[in-house]
Amino acid sequence: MIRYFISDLHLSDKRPDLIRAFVRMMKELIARQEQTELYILGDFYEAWIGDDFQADWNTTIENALVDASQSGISLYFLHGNRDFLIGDSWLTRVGATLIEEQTVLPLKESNVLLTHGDEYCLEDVEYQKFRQTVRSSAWQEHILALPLEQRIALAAQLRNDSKSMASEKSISIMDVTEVAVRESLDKYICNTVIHGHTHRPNTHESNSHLRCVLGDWDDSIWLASIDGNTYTQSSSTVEEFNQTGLSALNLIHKESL
Ligand code: OKV
Ligand code: MN
Repeated sequence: MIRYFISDLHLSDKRPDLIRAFVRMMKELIARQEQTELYILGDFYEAWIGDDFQADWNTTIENALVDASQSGISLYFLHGNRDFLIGDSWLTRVGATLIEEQTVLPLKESNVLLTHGDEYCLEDVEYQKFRQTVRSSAWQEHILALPLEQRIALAAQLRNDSKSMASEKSISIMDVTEVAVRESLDKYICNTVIHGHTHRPNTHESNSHLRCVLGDWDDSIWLASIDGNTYTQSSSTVEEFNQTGLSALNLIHKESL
């Protein structure tokens, strides 16, 4: 059995090249005919405004997921800070299972914590306040009751606010606070965490824990996996991937868990 991990694809109508890459990746994972689990660790979409949203570009994406789930790939999804409005009807449509914000994956030798990662960025106090609001069910119910057009406009407005705020923030406050990572690893009795969000793909090894950061899909695409107790992360440019597929991926990190 092999487990794959992706996050921060930020799929939208603005990036048909990334949509092509994702569809191709699903096709090739299906063709491999291995027992497969795929974990989407948030920010699959650039901004998800509700399961009632429909567009041709998204139907292409959902069909790729449906093909995967119907071919026997188990799909798991957890919310990121951009697609927190993904709900039961999307999950049912594509055949995915929602997993908790912080989910423990028990391996033979160790436990691995899965999460999006934005909850660790404590230095950005303003962001944590915003996060608390948009993740509250009261706010979400209020937003989902608005007409689709209003939600589209609101998402665009928030996006602009964020761009002007981000330009004023230092690079380091937008990374994780190591103490917060350690606390959650202790809480869930794990020594490894896999997360996305920060767009700083890497594996960080400190005293007793390993922090595997997934890459965001932009100029390059990223795919991590756990096979037995071996974690790997690979990447390729979007262009090369769309020409040659999975064999275009280059190994970036390899770790024993
Ligand atoms: C990040 C912050 C924007 C602070 C909105 C549905 C809805 C997604 C969204 C769009 C904006 C988050 C996801 C962003 C941080 C801001 C503004 C303030 C203080 C909707 C789905 F509800 F409008 F329909 N958004 N983004 N802020 O650009 O990442 O940190 S964001
Ligand atoms: Mn994110």
